[in-house]
Amino acid sequence: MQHTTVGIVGGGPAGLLLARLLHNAGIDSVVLESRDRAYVEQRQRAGILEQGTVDVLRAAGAGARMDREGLVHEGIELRFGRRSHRLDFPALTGGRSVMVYAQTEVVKDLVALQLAEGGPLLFEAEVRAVEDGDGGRPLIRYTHQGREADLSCDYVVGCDGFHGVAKHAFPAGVLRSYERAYPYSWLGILADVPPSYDELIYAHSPRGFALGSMRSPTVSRLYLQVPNGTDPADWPDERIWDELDARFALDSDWTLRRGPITAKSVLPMRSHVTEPMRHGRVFLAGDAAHIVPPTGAKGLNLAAADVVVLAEAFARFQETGSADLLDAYSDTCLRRVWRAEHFSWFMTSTLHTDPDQSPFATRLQLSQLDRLASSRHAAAEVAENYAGLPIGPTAPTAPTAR
Ligand code: RFL
Ligand code: PHB
Repeated sequence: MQHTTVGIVGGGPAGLLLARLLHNAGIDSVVLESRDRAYVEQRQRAGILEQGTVDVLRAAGAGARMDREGLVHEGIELRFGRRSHRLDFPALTGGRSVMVYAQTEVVKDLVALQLAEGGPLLFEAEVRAVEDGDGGRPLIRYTHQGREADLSCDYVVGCDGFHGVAKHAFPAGVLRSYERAYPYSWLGILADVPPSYDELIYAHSPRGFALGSMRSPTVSRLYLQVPNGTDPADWPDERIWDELDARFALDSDWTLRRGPITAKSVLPMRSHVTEPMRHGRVFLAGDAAHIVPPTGAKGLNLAAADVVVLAEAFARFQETGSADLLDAYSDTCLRRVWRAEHFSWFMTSTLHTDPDQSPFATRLQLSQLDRLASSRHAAAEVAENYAGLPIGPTAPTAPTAR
């Protein structure tokens, strides 16, 4: 039977980055990904990398194209009450910024590196179950291109997203889940038109939330809050542009450039945490353990932070025989996860309009936004969370000794 040190279920950003970090530390791994390569490389998702994620990709040797093509952003714009306010990240955070570089591109870069110089990365390899194998070691049962196979591992890491199977390896009663569903979704579009803005715009409006993002100097990515259950077919292109225009409107002159829409999809929003993130020799990382609504741009960055902590823990165990960082993994990650959960919930609930929102709640939102625009302390709190905290077990987010 095939054997590896770390069996990785899922070849999204978490699984691919973990494989890369382990490879760099001289630890072997196998990545099993249920989809084909083209699907994984084209799945439209995140767009914003925190400074810490950028630093990690560079240090992992996966930053060359990102540094050529990524766009450094030193702030975001908040729009509310037909006014605009900028949060200046370097000024508010002591020099931090973010980078616009799409998840699709991060994934392409990591796949290419893994195939060129890493351990095995199998596409169309669907994991059916993670079970107990011989000597207490976990066993991954999977189907690769129609054939059933087993992989015995010293450790398994479930990087298999929200609907993944790895977490089912935890015995009944071990996992606790915390969840919040939101009464709205996002309609996301890609458009072949240069963005009408230099930095992302997060807009609160009486018609609902809108977000202006980008993929490159020639491709815009925009989102509209829509009711749950919305069918994208009910949103012809002109309706989308008219609605974006209305939600981004300012008292001063401002024009949103329109162009051909090349993709449209509806995304539900949820907050979810599964604890603990480790049981015995099975670990969870990324969306397999936690989901945030996208308003804080945290999902991909949390996935990266988890696997950095885990790779350092495996490296320490290999070098010194000490399992202290492996033992601390779940607590170390959950501290950052819950901070990001709070921030993502805060951004979401401050900027969106509930279907049955009272005028009182709207006035509270506007007061909160006004506070962000007028208090350096309030603005710094958002900027620090958005630009992200340093990553790693030695970073300030690590738990203090108990
Ligand atoms: P993924 O990306 O879901 O990858 C999991 C992988 O596991 C595979 N898989 C299996 N493989 C083998 N056997 C099985 N049984 C398997 N079951 C599943 C899947 O095919 C998949 O390839 O999780 P990962 O790696 O943890 O990465 C998480 C991120 O993808 C996610 O958090 C972000 O995309 C969230 N997110 C954003 N994050 C940010 O940091 N910044 C953003 O600006 C941002 N914007 C977004 C987002 C997510 C969005 N959507 C679609 C939910 C915008 C959107 C619209
Ligand atoms: C994106 O570019 O897809 C994006 C940017 C910021 C967010 C969410 C999504 O908060």
